[in-house]
Amino acid sequence: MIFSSLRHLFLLEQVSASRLSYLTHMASTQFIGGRRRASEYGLQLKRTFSVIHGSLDWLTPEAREYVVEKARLCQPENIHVCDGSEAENAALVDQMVRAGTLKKITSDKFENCYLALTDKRDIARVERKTYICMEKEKDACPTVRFGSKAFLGNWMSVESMDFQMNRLRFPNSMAGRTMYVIPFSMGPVGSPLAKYGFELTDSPYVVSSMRIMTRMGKSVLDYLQQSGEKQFIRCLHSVGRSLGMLSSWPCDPENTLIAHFPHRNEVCSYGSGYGGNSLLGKKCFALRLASSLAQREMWLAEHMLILGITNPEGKKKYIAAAFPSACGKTNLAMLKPTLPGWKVECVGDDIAWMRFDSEGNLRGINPESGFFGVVPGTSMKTNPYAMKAIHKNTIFTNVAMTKDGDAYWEGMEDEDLDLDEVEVTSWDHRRWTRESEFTAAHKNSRFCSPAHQLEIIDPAWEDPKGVPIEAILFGGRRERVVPLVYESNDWTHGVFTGASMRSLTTAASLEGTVRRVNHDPFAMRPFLGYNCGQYFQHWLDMGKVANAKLPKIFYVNWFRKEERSKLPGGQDPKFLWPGFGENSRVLEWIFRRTDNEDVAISSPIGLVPKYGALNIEGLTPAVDMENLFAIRKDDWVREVQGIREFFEDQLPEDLPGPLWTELKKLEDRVASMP
Ligand code: O2Y
Ligand code: MN
Repeated sequence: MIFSSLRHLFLLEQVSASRLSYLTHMASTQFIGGRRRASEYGLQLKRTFSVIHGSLDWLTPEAREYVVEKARLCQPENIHVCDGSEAENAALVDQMVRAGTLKKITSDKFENCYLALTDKRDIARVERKTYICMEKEKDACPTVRFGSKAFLGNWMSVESMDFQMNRLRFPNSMAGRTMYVIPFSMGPVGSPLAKYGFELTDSPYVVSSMRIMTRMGKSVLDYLQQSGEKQFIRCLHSVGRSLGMLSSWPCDPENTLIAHFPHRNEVCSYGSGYGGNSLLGKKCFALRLASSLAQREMWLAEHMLILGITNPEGKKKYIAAAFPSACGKTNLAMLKPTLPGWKVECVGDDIAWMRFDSEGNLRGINPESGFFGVVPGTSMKTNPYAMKAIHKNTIFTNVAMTKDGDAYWEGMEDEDLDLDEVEVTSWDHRRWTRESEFTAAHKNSRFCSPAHQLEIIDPAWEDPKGVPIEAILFGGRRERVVPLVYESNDWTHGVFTGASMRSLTTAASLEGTVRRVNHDPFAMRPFLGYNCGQYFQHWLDMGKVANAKLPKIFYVNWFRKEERSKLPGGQDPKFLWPGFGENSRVLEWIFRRTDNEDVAISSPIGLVPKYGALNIEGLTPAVDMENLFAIRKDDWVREVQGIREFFEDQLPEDLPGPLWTELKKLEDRVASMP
């Protein structure tokens, strides 16, 4: 028995290793349905591929060559070139409903909404299987102190990864399936800030989701043909050869691998159909590859929301803000201010691409056109605008469903839903009640909704020039130490605050749930496309762009809690700040600072609001401002030690000199505190 299975494995390996040379000797292939045969393009292919939708003639010669090369590798049953039309999407949705991949949410509270339930092993993006592939390890990751575990990115050599992908994973990976060719634009088509890509995928769920998250289809193809634009990002995706546990959600979790080749403008993702692993325009292209492009082309690709804020006098400003994943970026981007007369509008909730224009203004776009937000906790209280937007034309993934065809998730606070009456089936197909020890919706369940449906989408969100950014916010989840808001002393100090960002994370471990304050520079730790030290240097260099009007940089923390030591025994500390709509009070102070109003005072860590300058009028219950803004010497001695340890451990050779200097300056200021 053992002998025969080993022999079987051996044979498989032989086949994989010889596949490429085998393929190159195959006879030429015809494309049926496209107007020309592939052999007319001079390409040698294994066999006949039918083009069942669209045409290869729609593609530029470079894009066509890419499609044919990958079709030869993945051996799909046929090829579908996406046009992005309503009719095309309706047919795909229909097909997915028939295959059980999507279920229609039939309740009349939802219009044209669907639910996808994934394989249990395919529920989030997988950092440990995500690599940056460059010639030298040093190009991708900083050198760490001897004996330390590298924390800032995974590297694999280009050759090893090519072998993994082209020999072991992708050959034949699309057999029996359609290869969809998705032409897409990150950013408004034709914008000087936009970039283009082709995602080749065997997942119709990815096609429908990319249609929401990006500008996709014929408009992009026409633009590429007409403009002569040659650059495009190559994105290859397959859910993999293994069927997984559900035939409605094929995947290959054991072999999942996601690779980025910044110098080839290429992403390859195998084995997962989920979110960030499969919608390759998002984290893979718009952050990892784009951050590397941005370094080479002198712009910024950041894990940031962009919001527009208008004061009661009608003056408007735009703010970009970086927070680690799961720190409420979507809620801030769609904030409903409690301050009378103030208005917030949303440009984007996750990614910002920014470049200084000829007048020196930092112009930003949201490269996406949809929201892929976390569902649990989304309610009329936490995010009323999102709540409305996600009730139509939305693909939900891994929420629960009631017997009446309603979607359900923890924290939705739906008074119309009587949970004692209605039968709920959890995302993983179990009968769920309020007493269940598991959650109804997966904690990383998502909505995928078109941005234009948001009531407060900014009127300029598709402006090809982008919007002028006047302030940049960094922040994280910190229960102690960090005050509600402070402003950096200058650009270099601001870059230092971004580099030293830390946030509380909660993760399951063998011992139970561990809560740890983790370093997450610029909220980019999982999304860096090149060496983090060089990334910091790039931010410093951006501060030297000729005639740049540098935005002010702030640090915010909505999550500070009461000091446990000051509470009666056993009492759980509460948040000191109400958050959500009340965060508009902090934005008001930031707004005034961008007008250089004299409402700030120096502190050892940066500029903080002068006494009385933060508008807390009408806040009930009253806020404990003293503890909310306390900057305690012992806390900050430890904080600065933590930053030094991080820099010395993870970036001993790569941290730019000016950031060592900023660290020393902060250490000195803290040391001289009374
Ligand atoms: O788990 C996933 O695949 C989604 S991750 C994600 C999605 C939308 C916005 N941000 C994130 C993130 O991890 O930062
Ligand atoms: Mn994100």
